[in-house]
Amino acid sequence: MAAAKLQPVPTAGNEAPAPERSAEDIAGQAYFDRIIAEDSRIEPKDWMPAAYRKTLVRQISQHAHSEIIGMQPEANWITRAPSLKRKAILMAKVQDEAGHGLYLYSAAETLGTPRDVLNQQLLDGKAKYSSIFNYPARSWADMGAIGWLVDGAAIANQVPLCRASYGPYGRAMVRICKEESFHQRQGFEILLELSHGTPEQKQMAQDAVDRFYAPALMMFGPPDDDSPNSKQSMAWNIKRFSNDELRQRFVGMIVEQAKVLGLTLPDPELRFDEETGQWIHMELDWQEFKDVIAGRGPCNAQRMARRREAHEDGTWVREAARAYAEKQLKKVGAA
Ligand code: FAQ
Repeated sequence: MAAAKLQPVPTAGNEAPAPERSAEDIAGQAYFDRIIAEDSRIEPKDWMPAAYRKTLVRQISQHAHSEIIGMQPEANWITRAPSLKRKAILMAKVQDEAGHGLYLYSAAETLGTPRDVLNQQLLDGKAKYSSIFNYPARSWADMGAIGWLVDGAAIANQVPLCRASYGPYGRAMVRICKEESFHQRQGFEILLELSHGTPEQKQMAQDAVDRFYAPALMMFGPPDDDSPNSKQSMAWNIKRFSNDELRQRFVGMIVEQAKVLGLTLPDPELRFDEETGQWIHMELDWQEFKDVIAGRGPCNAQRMARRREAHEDGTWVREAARAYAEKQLKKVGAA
């Protein structure tokens, strides 16, 4: 049944009248507002504002793309890992990242955008993925620094997302965070072993931390006063903390862990300010961040070329899956 149309809301002066809203939309908005105010969950078939849907598709697909592109720096090291055990662990981690990408694409699909559309946006260079994966992984110690700092930052950012107001996203994040915790520990353990090894190994670990520290802090996104999406995403209970709040938490976490590792964080300004209860850290190079997300980072071209190549290589798999699905459909039709 078509929803009854309500009269447009009258406006003062020369303003254009507000667009008509159907009774269904008005009731839907009231339901949505109540669910958000109660801190409950919105599910795929619930009414939701178009802008909420769009924000979720943007954030979830960017996150999914990050997981998929994020496989590359570590996959490069599988054959060069120093032992069979290290290879097996790294291989499992890279496979986990693929799984995270798939849960997240599935969560995004529940919002009505098919996976192949999202994937095409990535291939066309129209969709963002995390800045961090545009930095090179130069040594085995980088596997430690990525696990400790990059997965560590991912956990700090993503644990609050387990409470995101959109049900499928929050539920996907629960499993992802469990796996990220394992990833972070394996990175920490690689660095711990190197930092207690030969002086050269310790230097290799320090060098990796020196290169990944600032890019890991940038993973949380621009400073709050330059973050156009945060305010609305927090009002909708998608994001629970601002970019700077999460960056603060992360710094507090790694300061103590660096002491256990016997490594130094490359930040001469790093200190805890008792008065404000805030960590003071060095000014991050936000121009570099902007360049990286605009496609001008050290590895953007290489990462995208590899992704497109992998997509091409997978053509026969997609064709075979399609042919199989068609065959199954015919069988069902014939039965
Ligand atoms: N990189 O207004 P805001 C992982 C963009 S962890 C690139 O603050 P928002 C695990 C942002 O999209 C990494 N772009 O935006 C792993 C927006 O652009 P748009 C992935 C960034 O959304 C470990 C613009 O800047 N994690 O993969 C970045 O409120 C090891 C303005 O920014 C997630 O995606 C950035 N770092 O907050 C895998 C977590 N920061 O779209 C393999 C979920 C910002 O308006 C190996 N996402 N931008 O054109 C989030 O929590 C949020 O989306 C933020 C950004 C915090 C990333």
